[in-house]
Amino acid sequence: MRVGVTCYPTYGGSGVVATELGQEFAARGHEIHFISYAPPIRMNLAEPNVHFHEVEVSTYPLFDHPPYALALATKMLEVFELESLDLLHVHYAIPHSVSAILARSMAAPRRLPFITTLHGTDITLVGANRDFLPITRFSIEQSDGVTAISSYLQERTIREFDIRRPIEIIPNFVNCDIYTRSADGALRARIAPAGEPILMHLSNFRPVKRALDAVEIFALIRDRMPAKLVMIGDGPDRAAAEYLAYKKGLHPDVRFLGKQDAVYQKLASADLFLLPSQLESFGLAALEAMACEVPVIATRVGGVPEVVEDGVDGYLVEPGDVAGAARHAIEILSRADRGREMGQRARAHAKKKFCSQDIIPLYERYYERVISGS
Ligand code: GMT
Repeated sequence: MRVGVTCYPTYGGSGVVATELGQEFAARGHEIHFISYAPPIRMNLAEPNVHFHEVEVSTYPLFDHPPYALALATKMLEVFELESLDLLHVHYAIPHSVSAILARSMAAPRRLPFITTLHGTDITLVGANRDFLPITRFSIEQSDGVTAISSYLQERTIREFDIRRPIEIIPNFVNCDIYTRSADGALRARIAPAGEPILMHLSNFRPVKRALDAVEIFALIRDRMPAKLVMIGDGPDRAAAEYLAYKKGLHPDVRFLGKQDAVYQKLASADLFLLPSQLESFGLAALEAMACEVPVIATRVGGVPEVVEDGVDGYLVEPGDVAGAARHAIEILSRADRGREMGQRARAHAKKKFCSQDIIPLYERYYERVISGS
């Protein structure tokens, strides 16, 4: 198949899923054409079937806001014509699926079907905003195929947007051969030279992630035992989280690494992963940690209970319950064998339900269905 893929190329779960999916398809012999304003993070252009087409938006004094959605639609059409695309797959509804509708109309009478994958905030925050609700709803209804990354997101989309068409659930996935427990010993020695347990948080530090709660949880743990906290990623709340760690006198034990490639190497050094989000439609970072045999303490929100089984792979608490999260963390960390056991169960769970080798064929079959129009 020859597939055009559009996503936000920045640091966020939807771009990661789009990129990994494209690359998994390319490895299976399909031709993948990423169409976006910058190469997506984690994209490997060395892969022969992976191509990148940059969307450039011309500026003009009249434009206070450069019309990206229109430039994207034009580029989609151009790539369709030059590369004979069979399908477009857009990740995140706004504005990508609106651009795809335009590209499809411009391509007619030739057929350019497109699939929209809903990731979360495109429905729960951006799409639910009255400014965008009607156009988000329209773009979902008009897509040739729609997938959601959890049943939570599927149900919420149907309910809140009054959607009358089917939405397929295809969960997020992880490459279980790459995300393993092959921990980088050098990293562990550098971060925890006295063998202290390592906690990790990985996100884009947007307010919805409650990254400051990770620091609050860690403070309660540090009151009871030696430990280290590694914060990976960057975004609006990073400075506040760093300041909180400093104010609490924790800075010698907390490392902010910023945006990182090859996060599997870092995750594999962790003893516990913290995801204290206000909302997650899936919680990809938790799945990545689980595949690396890291137990997870997360919040019981959105699609997270579909990924993290409470009491098995880790524990779920209510958003803001930093005391509850710290209590569970101390319980796990104060007995190394308990943490290791939970971590192994977490990987077994990830392998059973979310390995790319099992999820990619679901997308492959869905692509075939949409292309054939059945
Ligand atoms: O969470 C974010 O801010 C990023 C966002 C995105 O679209 O990039 O993440 C969403 O998609 C991820 C990949 O499918 C999911 O794992 C996240 O749970 C989801 N975030 C939210 O629902 C808040």
